[in-house]
Formats: sequence, C-alpha cells, structure tokens
Amino acid sequence: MQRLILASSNLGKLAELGELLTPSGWQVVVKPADLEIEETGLTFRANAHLKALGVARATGEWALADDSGLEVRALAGAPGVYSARYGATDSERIARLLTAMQGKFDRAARFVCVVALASPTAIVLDAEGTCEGEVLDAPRGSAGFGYDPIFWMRSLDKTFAELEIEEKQSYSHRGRAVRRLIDEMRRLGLPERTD
Ligand code: ITT
Repeated sequence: MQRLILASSNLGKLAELGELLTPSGWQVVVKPADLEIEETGLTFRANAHLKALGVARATGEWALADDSGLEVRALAGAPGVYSARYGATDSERIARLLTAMQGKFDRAARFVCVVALASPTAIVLDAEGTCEGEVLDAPRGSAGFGYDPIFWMRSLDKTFAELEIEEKQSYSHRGRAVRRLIDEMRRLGLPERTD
C-alpha cells in the first residue's frame, strides 16, 4: 500500500483527515513530531503547498497538508490564515474572537480549508472546501476542536462542537476539500501501486 504522510501537528485535524483518507487506499501515517514547516504564506493555498512539499521533501514520501481557518465577515475576514496564531490555546482564541465580536450584529463566518498533495518532488494536486455559518456569542458543545464550539449552523441549529465527527465531515470545509481531492486523485489513478 502507498504511504501518505499527514503534514499536520493538530490532533483535531489528524483525526478528521485520517477518517476521510483511510478508506481511499493510502496507508496514512502522521509526520515526525520534530519536523515543523514554517507557514510564511499569505493564503491558505500557499501554506498548504509549503507544508505538503516541505514534509514530502524531508521524508522522501508522499505527503498531504491542510491549511484552514475561520473568516469572519464583520472582522474583514480575520482571523483567516492567522486562525492558529490568534491565541495560544483553543480557549484563548475563542475568547479573543468573542471579545472582537461583542456588539456586532453581522455574525456571518465561514470556515475555509485547502488540502494539498505532494510527491517527494512536486505539488501534485490541491482542493478547497468552505462551510458557511455564524459566530455565536458563547460556546456550545464539547466535540471537535478549535473554533467548533462557537461556529453555529442555522440549518441544523447546532455548533460544530455539537455534531458527531461523521456529521461534521459531511458539512465541513475539510470534508468538502478532501472529498474533492479524492475525486481528483481517482481521476489521476492515485495512489500508485507500489507492489
Ligand atoms: P498544522 O499546521 O500543523 O496542520 P495548525 O493548527 O497550525 O496545524 P493551521 O495553521 O491550518 O493549522 O490553522 C488552522 C486553525 O484554524 C486551527 O488551529 C483552528 O484553530 C482553526 N480551524 C481549522 N479547521 C477547524 C475546524 O474544523 N474546526 C475548528 N477550528 C478549525
């Protein structure tokens, strides 16, 4: 089976990516913990490419990276690509966002995810997924990770932190991006047979 290194240190992402990718014929393996790639890009796509290619080159294996974040309309798209750097922990990031949103009538937000697949020498494919929702004024639910407890989907009357992982994947930016990537991989005949 062809190995695929997941170029992420985020445990929440790793759980979701593993579930989405394992059935597609890759042997999914997490990257070495000491291998960190600096995210110097200005877009989700640029950072996904940097992480996928950095890990693929360093390990000599195929790698998949996810760059994602929350764009809030009333904050001109912030925290966006800086979502992970908006605070030191999930609860600090949520607290900062709730403070920034105090008194804002427009609560619209969307999650964005770009996944990139790299061979040891080049980026092979990427795909984007988005999910529209609203920012609550207090957290709800305990599942998921990151901003999930304050990201509310009106159609479900639930936050992402109130969904089972499978249900989150059916609506989420990451689920949509990975399903698109898998469709493209199938078109290209990936994964390549190694036996
Ligand atoms: P890696 O780069 O190692 O993958 P990271 O957490 O630094 O991990 P990003 O730079 O892509 O990843 O930052 C994404 C941040 O956006 C993440 O830390 C969360 O705070 C938030 N985020 C992304 N997807 C999310 C989701 O499905 N639910 C909640 N928050 C999410």
